[in-house]
Amino acid sequence: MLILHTSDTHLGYAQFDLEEREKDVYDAFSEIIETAVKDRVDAVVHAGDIFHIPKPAGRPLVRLGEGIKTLREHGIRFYFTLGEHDILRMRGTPSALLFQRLGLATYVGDGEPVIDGDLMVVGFHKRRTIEIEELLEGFGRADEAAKAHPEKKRVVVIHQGLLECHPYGEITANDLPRHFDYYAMGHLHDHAERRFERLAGPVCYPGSIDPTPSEGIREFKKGFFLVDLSGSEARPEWVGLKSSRQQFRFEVEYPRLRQEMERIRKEIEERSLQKKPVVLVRVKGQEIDNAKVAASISALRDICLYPDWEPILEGGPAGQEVLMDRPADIQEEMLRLAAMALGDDKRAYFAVRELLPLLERGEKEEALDLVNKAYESSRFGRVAR
Ligand SMILES: [Mn+2]
Repeated sequence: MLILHTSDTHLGYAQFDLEEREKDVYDAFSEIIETAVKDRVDAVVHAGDIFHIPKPAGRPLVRLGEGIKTLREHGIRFYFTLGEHDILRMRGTPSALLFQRLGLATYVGDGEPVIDGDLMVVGFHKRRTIEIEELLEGFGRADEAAKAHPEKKRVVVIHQGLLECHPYGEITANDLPRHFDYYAMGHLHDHAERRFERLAGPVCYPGSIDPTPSEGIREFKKGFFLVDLSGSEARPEWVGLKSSRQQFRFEVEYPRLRQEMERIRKEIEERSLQKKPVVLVRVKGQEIDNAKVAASISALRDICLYPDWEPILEGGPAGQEVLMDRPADIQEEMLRLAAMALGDDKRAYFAVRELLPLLERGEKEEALDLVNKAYESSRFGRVAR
């Protein structure tokens, strides 16, 4: 039995609001669907963040529908859970459930095991930190079901961050149900594959399929997992996507701007890429003439889809910088600045990602509850009295 595991497709996202970048995401998604058909997988498992926003436009909806249709025409089931991008701050039915209602795909995010032949799939949609207890209860029930079916290939689909893989994780490997052959994870945008002694199978994050707002401009490799479940142990293989539009970062010395730009041009041309890349040039130096740099950068437009630049200021204290343009992701920028001010990633995450959204919505009671819980559980250490 072979399954394909993908997550964080963020269909509908368009980096820099460019149509080309929106299309890149669909190209990556199509490549995944084509691979599932070509490799004759038995099922595709999507671990959440299917769409970039909870109310996707027509195009991302149609793209998902086309992918599911192609899979169905080849007898491949599509199992999915939902991430925070699919459900956050939303009332009513998440859009992706349309395909479940039409009987074209199988939603597994409610913790109810689904058995189809030799395969058992159970999943959980994204929970916030204050909802973790409910999630852990669900894990307990899923584990009982898995234990009762040792003859099946058991896959659990979870959209949460694992602390062992990411500093902002909400759960640990100790929280996970033990008796699954494969842990199809979503939420982290970098790919990861981990094994834990107490768990029956590997824990895998395929990562996002294209860079998303929080990832900025940098070199990357995106992909998905093909998981062979035929043997006694699951064998996951992470497969890189070929259709990705590349992104590069260059550092240049301002006094040598002209030569450096020639070097960058040559380096890009030598790569003979199938898609014009996205490029960030970081300019080091003093008294930088913005207009002069901007002109040099836009001269790259014939070979780059999106050339951008930022200055690296010398001399100032570490982390102090001036942004010339709006950061690609203002949320991520706030997190970074908060971490710098507080000197602590976890506190920054708590403030910006957990507390601030509640306060923005005016949910004072919930915010207070969150602070109290953090205090009572000594989440950030005990306060000396
Ligand atoms: Mn995501």
